[in-house]
Amino acid sequence: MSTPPHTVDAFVEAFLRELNVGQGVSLARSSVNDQALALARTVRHHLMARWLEAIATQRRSPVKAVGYLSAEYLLGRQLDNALLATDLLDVVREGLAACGLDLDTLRDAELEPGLGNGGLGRLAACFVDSLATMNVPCIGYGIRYEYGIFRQTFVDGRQVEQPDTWLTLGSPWEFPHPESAQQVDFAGYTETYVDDDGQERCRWVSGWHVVGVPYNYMVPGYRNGRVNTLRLWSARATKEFDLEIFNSGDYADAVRARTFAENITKVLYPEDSTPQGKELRLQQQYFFVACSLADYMFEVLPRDFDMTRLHERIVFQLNDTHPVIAVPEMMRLLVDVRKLSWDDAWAVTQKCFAYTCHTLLPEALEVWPVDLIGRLLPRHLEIIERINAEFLAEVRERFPGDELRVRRMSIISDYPERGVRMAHLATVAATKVNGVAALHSELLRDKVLPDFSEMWPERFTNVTNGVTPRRFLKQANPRLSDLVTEAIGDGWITDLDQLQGLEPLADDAEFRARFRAVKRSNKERLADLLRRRDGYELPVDSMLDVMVKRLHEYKRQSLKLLHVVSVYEQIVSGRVDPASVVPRTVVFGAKAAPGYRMAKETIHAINCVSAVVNDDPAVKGVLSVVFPSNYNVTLAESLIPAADLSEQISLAGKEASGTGNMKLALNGALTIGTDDGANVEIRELVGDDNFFLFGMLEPEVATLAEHYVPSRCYEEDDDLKRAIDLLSSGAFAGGDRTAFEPLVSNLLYEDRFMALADYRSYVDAQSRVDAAYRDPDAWARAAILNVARCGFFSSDRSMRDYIDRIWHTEPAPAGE
Ligand code: 26R
Repeated sequence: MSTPPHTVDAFVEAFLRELNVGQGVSLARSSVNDQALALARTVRHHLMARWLEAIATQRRSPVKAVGYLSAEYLLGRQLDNALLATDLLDVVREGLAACGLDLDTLRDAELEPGLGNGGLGRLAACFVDSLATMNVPCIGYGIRYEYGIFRQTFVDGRQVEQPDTWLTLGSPWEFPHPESAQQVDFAGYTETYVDDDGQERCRWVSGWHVVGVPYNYMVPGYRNGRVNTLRLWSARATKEFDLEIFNSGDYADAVRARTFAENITKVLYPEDSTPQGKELRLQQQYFFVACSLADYMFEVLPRDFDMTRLHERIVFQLNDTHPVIAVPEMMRLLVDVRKLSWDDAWAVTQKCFAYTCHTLLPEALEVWPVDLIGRLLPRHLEIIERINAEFLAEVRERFPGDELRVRRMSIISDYPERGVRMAHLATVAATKVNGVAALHSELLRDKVLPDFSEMWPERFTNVTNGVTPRRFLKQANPRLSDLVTEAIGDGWITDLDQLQGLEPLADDAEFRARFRAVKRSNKERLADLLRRRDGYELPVDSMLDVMVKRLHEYKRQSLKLLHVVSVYEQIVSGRVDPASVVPRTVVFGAKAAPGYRMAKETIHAINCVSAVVNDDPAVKGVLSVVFPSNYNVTLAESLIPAADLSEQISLAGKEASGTGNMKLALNGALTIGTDDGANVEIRELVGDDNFFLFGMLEPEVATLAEHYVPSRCYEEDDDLKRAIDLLSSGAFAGGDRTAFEPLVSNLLYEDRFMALADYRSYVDAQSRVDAAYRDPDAWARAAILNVARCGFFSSDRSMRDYIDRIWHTEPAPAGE
């Protein structure tokens, strides 16, 4: 198979063929959706030959690959990414124009695959992009949710969730492979038996099973001819499943049973902070992991592969604890199916996994009830118990008599109920355990898993997160990309450190002027979008102050809101002359987990404040608040390039890394931020003068936590008191004094994440922001230095670090 030529004529011919033959319509009668699907198929054709080549080489060659195991991939739209990778943008634009069609319209017809909640899922998408671009063999394994992250709408300012029906208009970027389906067993019991060789062995007699059908996605490298694979699994009922039940005569029951099986991959769980211990979630986790291991071990590798050498061919990276059930699954495959001895199997398993932790919140650490695992995966529970027994024997040997330590470290906890601590299981099984930013890795080592790091110090490492410069600079910000390329060439696209070459240009007045013109035109582009999309009038002359991320108390959207209310209050009370205020537009983008009460109350409060502020002539042209609904990757790509100020204001010690912080800085926004997550490294690199630091440091937080009384902050700070009183007054809720009662009470009497304690420091930092913004040229200089110094935050660098410190894999040419 060959790659079609890059000419306008060839494109038009292929496109019309796809439209006529693939979609079955003429150009004249085709809908926008027909055109978009035909376009996608035409473009993907350009990647096909390379893809098949990469798959064939991977099967043939004995090169070690990365198996990235992630329950989430937040991919974003595929068309632009494919156009960029194949360098087809101009040809396609021109070809479509020749057909009387507009590329932007077709682009907007694509629904993004939102198969993730936030940072963790988007990180996985950046990582597979970087590995393809770096020519590293990788298979991404995950779940093809029929419904991704919900579509957020606002009704009377409150979040209402709608199902994300991303598949209904057709899915031109995926390739189903029913012939490569895997069977996945659940429930039943285990029994021992004597094998042909006289050995006593264990087998699992399952209660029911489903099959997993893989859907392949192309992961194209940037103009390097490589295409890696992302393999997402979808659950189906099996034929046998049908026969058994249909024979029982109850047709309706049989159909219900099918639905039951197919429910496994129906919907992405929208919680990203507290696991609910839901059975279906464990089913999802085991389902995709079982499919993926069997696929790699028995399909990708030759049938007769010597499994004691498995680690020479694959390393599975565990993206948080969600796929950790892979550890006992691999043991089961090696011991029960391939009949290796326990010790041989454990030796290999321990070399095949590495674990990344993405959180510090204790409530986000997964613990599965022992009863549940025992019922759903009886054999896995036995295996976990044996791993634990041998591990605890090792602990007792190292630390004789220290039974408290043994309890702390045990994979199985006894209290409040018997549960399997997935982070402990992962740590025991992994070659390496890493956090996602320098500070986070330190806290992970010293606070979350101190006993483990004492026992195995060399197992712990850090890899600071990164973002792909292809999507988040080149594609999202074409104007800045062109300016940068004109100045330093285009090597930065695959070697982001080259942005350092911009450093001298920060002192070049003409470059600064052009940089400012780019920002301005990005704001205009955003204003157009928000006018069409949400009916907002975005003032393009004001500072664009952006806070976009999942809604969570630890991220402190409420602190940002208190700042907005303070500014508003100072103007309407007449204490501040509006003419003296630096005009600002505050943008929020955030989804709340549907069951997270306080997060939803915060969304409601932001919307209410927005409505009043935007409608008040007293602050017109000075302050506005916009909160477009349904923040997602696509919206991020328009918002980030337009931002002046990046809000990264989590309580120190709570945000593992953050990646939005990197995307914004890379696009020339200055950060106002706490000393948390990757903010620490951003500030180190861009310099204190180009970063607005505020708030307590992590050790101060830890100390204050012992005696924190939030209402005292309220009593002691007049501005804070006025802001909270105004919120409580009903002024933002048509006179309803109870509207924000839960939110206000929570802040005054609980404030787990100490928003009130950091309020003063925050508003003072915002005054420094205003002062800096008053000098647009100096601001531009600082913004350019942010761009120039953020090369470190490329996910290519993150991948380099994983390769050097954890995987020890090497790039390998995909083709001959
Ligand atoms: C409900 C449950 C088990 C669950 C908890 C947490 C499900 C999903 C999550 C998401 C977490 C792990 C997450 O997204 N963490 C984020 O990972 C990003 C990438 O490393 C970091 O940048 C970010 O700081 C962190 O919050």
